[in-house]
Amino acid sequence: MLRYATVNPQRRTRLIQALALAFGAACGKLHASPAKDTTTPSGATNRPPTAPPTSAAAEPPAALPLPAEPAPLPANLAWKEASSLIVHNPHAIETRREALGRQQITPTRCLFVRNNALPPPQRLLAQGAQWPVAFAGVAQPDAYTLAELQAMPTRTVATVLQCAENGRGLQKRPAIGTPWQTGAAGCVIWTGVPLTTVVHELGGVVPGSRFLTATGADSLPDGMASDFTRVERSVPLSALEHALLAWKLNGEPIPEAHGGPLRLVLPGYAGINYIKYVRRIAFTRDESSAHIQTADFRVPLRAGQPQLTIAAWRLPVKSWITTPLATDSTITAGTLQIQGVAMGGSSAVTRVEVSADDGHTWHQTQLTGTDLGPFAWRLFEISLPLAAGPVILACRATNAAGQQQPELTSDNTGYLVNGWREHLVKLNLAPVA
Ligand SMILES: Nc1nc2c(c(=O)[nH]1)N[C@H]1C(S)=C(S)[C@@H](COP(=O)(O)O)O[C@H]1N2
Ligand SMILES: [Mo]
Repeated sequence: MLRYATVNPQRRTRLIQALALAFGAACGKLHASPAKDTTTPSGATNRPPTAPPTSAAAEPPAALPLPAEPAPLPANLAWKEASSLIVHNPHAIETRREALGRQQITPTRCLFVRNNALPPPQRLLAQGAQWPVAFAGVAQPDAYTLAELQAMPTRTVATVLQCAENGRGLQKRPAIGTPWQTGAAGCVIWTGVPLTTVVHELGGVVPGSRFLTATGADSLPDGMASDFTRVERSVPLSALEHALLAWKLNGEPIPEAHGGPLRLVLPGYAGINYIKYVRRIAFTRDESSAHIQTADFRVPLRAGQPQLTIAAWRLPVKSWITTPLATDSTITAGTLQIQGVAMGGSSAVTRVEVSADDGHTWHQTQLTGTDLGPFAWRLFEISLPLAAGPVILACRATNAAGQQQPELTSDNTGYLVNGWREHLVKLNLAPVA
């Protein structure tokens, strides 16, 4: 595989496009080779400064047990790779921890699925290239068909798609809802038209707009297209800069399960904001009044003030170990190769450290894989000599904005969980025979 120190934008795009075509292997194959780290301009997550760090002696959280026998995939997802997935329910399916990190780009058949409502009815999906998307809050409101968008200059980007709820099941007192571990996330490649291109054609955003609001064509119970059921999210207008209206995922048309035929992609933002089967884009003065914006998917604006909340927007800096795991068969003492995935959130990940003594001392790891831009994840690895007996492995990422993974997530809302202690790997190394 290619190695780079620095990558110019055209070269990066060509590389990402080439990667999008390289998906022959199952989730477990294709290892990325080491490449030198590079950095890219920064951004910041919207989670507030966290509460004071907990003492190093804080007890590791008890993760919720996973189902012993994997539930079968629902019929519409029979094409997915069942052995790499955990089916919580037909609308919440995550990738197994060991299946992420074996390669930098997550193959679509291993990618998690999360639905808050049912996909659009067949009569809409059958519109295919005639799928319309309406634009409001622009100088000349209009609608475009997918075919018309596809005739515009395209862009290809790699981003982490991560559910705002990922890691919830690892919290000490998990919030109500799907107990996601690490696998409501993947690093994938999107192709589409930059939203700025369309907005420019429509005469620009109307003055006074503060939000980009997108609505999905989800099937809603009859006559219930109300605030309570509508899947509609608003993000700050600044998200327009990198937004994409995408029709390809990993080089193929986006499957219906992942929001085909057309999906909003918001690099650096949590998955909930990546509206699938997008039907309407509006530039608005206010945030959407949909329940999914006003009541769900929100985090405290300030630590210690749970009533004052802000929508789960930008992803925080985060990493987790993917090998070795406690589920691995007996591991013997000696030099252990530790690997994982790391993402900066809305700026590039620049550093990942690993601890083998419950966070007392940290060792810098090597970032491997390729620089696919600030919104993609990197793989990391390090070899550490470890003695027989119990060992607690942790990893901690830092991004280009200087933000570092906290020891614990500052609240228990079950959103944007990124504490290193929540992602520990506890092993008991066997003595060398
Ligand atoms: N229209 C629509 N878009 C949606 C959702 C939805 O239910 N309907 N779910 C959101 C959530 S919560 C997440 S995490 C991602 C999941 O994307 P995936 O199913 O392609 O993995 O889609 C987001 N976009
Ligand atoms: Mo989500």
